[in-house]
Amino acid sequence: MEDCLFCRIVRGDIPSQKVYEDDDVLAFRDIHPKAPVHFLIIPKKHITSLAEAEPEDAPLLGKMLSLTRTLALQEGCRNGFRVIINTGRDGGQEVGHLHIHVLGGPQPWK
Ligand code: IU
Repeated sequence: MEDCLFCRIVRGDIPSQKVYEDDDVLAFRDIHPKAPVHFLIIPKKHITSLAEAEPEDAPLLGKMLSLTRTLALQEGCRNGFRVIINTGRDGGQEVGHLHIHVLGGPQPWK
C-alpha cells in the first residue's frame, strides 16, 4: 500500500527504531510509548487489521504472536507483558495496518 504509514516504515521511507526484522515481520518501538517497554510487531505484508486477515495468514499471525514472548524477554520484560491488537474503528485502531502492541516494564504504568 503506497501511502500506508506502516508500509512506509517497512520500506524505510519513514525511520523507526527497530527491535526485530525478518523477511515477514518488523518490530519497532512505539513513538508514543505507554509503558517503559512499548513496541509494535507488524507484518511486512499489508493487512489492514485482524478483521481483514485471511485464513492463509494464520502462520504469519502465529509467528507474530510467538514473537511477542521472544521480543518481550529480549527487551527485559521478565515479569510479564501486555499484548493488545486494536481492531477497526470501534476497536480503537488508528493506523490501518495490522499491529500487535507489546507493553511491559516494572509497574506502575497502566
Ligand atoms: P493503534 O492501535 O492504531 O491505536 O496504535 C497505533 C500506534 O502506532 C500508536 O501507539 C502510535 O503511537 C504508533 N505509531 C508509531 O509508533 N509510529 C508512527 O509513525 C505512527 C504511529 I503514525
